[in-house]
Amino acid sequence: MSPRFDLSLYLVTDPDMTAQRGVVETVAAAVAGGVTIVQLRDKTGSARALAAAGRALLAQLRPLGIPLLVNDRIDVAHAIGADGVHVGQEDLSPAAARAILGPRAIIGLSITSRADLPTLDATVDYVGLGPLFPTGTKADAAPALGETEFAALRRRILVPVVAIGGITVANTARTITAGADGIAVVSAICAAEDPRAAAATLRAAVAAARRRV
Ligand code: TZP
Ligand code: MG
Repeated sequence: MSPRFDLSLYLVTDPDMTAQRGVVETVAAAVAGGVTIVQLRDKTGSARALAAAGRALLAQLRPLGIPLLVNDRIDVAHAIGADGVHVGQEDLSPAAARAILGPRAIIGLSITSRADLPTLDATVDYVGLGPLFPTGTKADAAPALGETEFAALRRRILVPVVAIGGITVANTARTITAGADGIAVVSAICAAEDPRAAAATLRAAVAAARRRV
């Protein structure tokens, strides 16, 4: 059986960075470039606007077999029939997400430090571990883990891990070497002049790094 999802190149959307081009167009370009999974993230918009954006993205992504996850909002994920949800340490628990969304949903959990490890339970399908490097994208981000701590934490996590925070084409190889199964990016794609080309370059960097580890 093929895996339900591929973390190789995980796009997290940002409403400000995609405002000019539009989130649907940005995601279309990114997917054409090689993004393998998409998370719709908007901390400020209304639930209704998030649902509308999510429906538009689902219409685009489902025929391609690319999963769409919703950040934080389990209710919105459920309402639009998204493929899953990504929750952080202050959201409802992964178990609550599983109870609401059912056994087929993809449930991701953010881990930012050792202290978060006990929140990892059997309902979690993958972990977003970071920030790995400093990032200007998330104002309230936890301190960057750095590669040594990232690698140590990664070894204690038994599900697939996608690294997040400050990842660019320049540090993708180091990220995969530190144990990440894939890379999650916001600005490297959403703020790129050419999101398709940016995604293609990142995807190639992941593939090249995997050949070396
Ligand atoms: N969670 C941890 S760091 C981060 C999120 C959402 C932002 C990552 O953004 P960028 O632009 O890829 O550094
Ligand atoms: Mg959250």
